[in-house]
Amino acid sequence: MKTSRASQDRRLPLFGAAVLGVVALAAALAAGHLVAGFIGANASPYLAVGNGAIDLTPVELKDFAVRTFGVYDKLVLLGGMAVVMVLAAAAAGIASRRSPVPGLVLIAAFGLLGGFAVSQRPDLSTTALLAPLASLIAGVAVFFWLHRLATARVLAVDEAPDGEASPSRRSVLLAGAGAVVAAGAAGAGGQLLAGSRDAESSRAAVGRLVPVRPAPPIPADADFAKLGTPTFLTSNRDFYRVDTALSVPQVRTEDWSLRLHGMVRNETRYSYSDIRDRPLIERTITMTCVSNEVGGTYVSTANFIGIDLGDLLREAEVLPGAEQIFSTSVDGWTSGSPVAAALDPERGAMLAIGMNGEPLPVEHGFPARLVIPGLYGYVSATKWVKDLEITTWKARRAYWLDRGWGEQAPIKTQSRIDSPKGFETVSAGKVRISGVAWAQHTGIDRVEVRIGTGNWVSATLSREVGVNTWRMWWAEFDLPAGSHQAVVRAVDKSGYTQTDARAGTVPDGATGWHTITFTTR
Ligand SMILES: Nc1nc2c(c(=O)[nH]1)N[C@H]1C(S)=C(S)[C@@H](COP(=O)(O)O)O[C@H]1N2
Ligand SMILES: [Mo]
Repeated sequence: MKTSRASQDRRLPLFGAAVLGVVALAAALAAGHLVAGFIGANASPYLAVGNGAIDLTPVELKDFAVRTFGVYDKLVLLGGMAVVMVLAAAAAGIASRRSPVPGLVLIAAFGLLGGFAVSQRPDLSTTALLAPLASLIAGVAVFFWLHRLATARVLAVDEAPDGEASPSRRSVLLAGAGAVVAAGAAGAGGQLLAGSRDAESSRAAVGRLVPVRPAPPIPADADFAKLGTPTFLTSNRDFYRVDTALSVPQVRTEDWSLRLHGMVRNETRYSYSDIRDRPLIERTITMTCVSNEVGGTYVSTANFIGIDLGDLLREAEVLPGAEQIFSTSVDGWTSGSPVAAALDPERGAMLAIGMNGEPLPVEHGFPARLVIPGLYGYVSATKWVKDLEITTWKARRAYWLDRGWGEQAPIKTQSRIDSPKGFETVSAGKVRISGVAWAQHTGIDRVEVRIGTGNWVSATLSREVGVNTWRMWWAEFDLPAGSHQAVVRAVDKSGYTQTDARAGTVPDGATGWHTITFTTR
């Protein structure tokens, strides 16, 4: 009976074949990750494909991802990629029940995709191709080897039930398990290696940063946190984070330098100690992301420590005709800021190395970043910055410009209601509504609140810290039980009243009045 079956059916069992594909995928990814541990996390083919996907994603989708998943957008992407890859590997395994060729073709295709993604990374040299190469070799080898073992086993069962000299079921399972364990060890090893090269120890060695010109202390009445507004300063942990980096760039101070070149008389390269050993200043600045929706949370305030960016440019002697500071981060992301904004002493642009007393957190740009008050982050706040080229707008186009975003992006005057929360239920009677407003570089003059279509009421403002920082507000209303709508708008010191015209975040920031619905009982 068995002999006749064998003549038609020498196929691997369905489930076993699927598992085989997935095990080979795991081996491939792990081998790539291990080799990437020696080179740099972004060489890992998996991350490189993810990074490539981020760069290729159309702007609407990216905007949607940031809106929907917030800081988890990258986890969602990596998770989605994992699901797709596991399914494809299982399918390739199943397609290879008779011959290993379909599986080998798919693994080779994955390997080439990984290699292509790595080769496109601006922050990696050609040695980085060793990582996808390791993936390719490990994937092909493990698949081929396990497939041969398993096929031999199937043939043995079919042709010679006693199966002498052919692998037992146990040994096939053991080989598969061995491959999984080796993959796990390789993956973990890669993670450890990458970790041992990471920037955290370098950051710890920097120690506390003490500015010679500290920012004025924040007065106690600068926020209404007790009424539900944010605290005036955002802790480093709570500071919003937006960037395209799947794995946070790890730069040690000793490996870092900043090149300043282009349309300047004196091209210069600064080491970390060149910057750190200068008299450090501290400025309190509220940063905002252009992807912040009306009512959104991509706005935070910190005491940034560093040096005046204008001072650096003046030392370099900017040549006439220069318009743009084209900045590049170690991971190849680029940004274009107006030279004029950096030179304007009123604005207070910085090359920052510290945040709230500490060296910059790694995810906020350690060792150094730009911070230019009054401009959205994508045109002013390059993290892990390594290169400043002084140039024109025509000569260089920054990362987001070819993805639908504007060249000039001053932060728009905005306000947000923080309490009550949307759809919250509060006691009827005296209801305090509170929140925050910002108009960096201009300053908030007034905040007005109304219930439904009622009269605008001027809110009480917190003590002003500076025009570059947000301002908290509250207003009280006497409300009967029921459902209510609260609306807020800010008036800035230029006399401009925040428009109610709704605009999306693309191309240069959202507009509209933040409106919430809540219930009193
Ligand atoms: N290298 C690098 N710098 C970057 C970005 C990035 O993607 N890569 N994103 C910018 C954007 S869009 C914003 S809003 C700010 C956010 O800075 P934060 O993450 O420290 O809040 O960083 C800017 N600097
Ligand atoms: Mo941003």
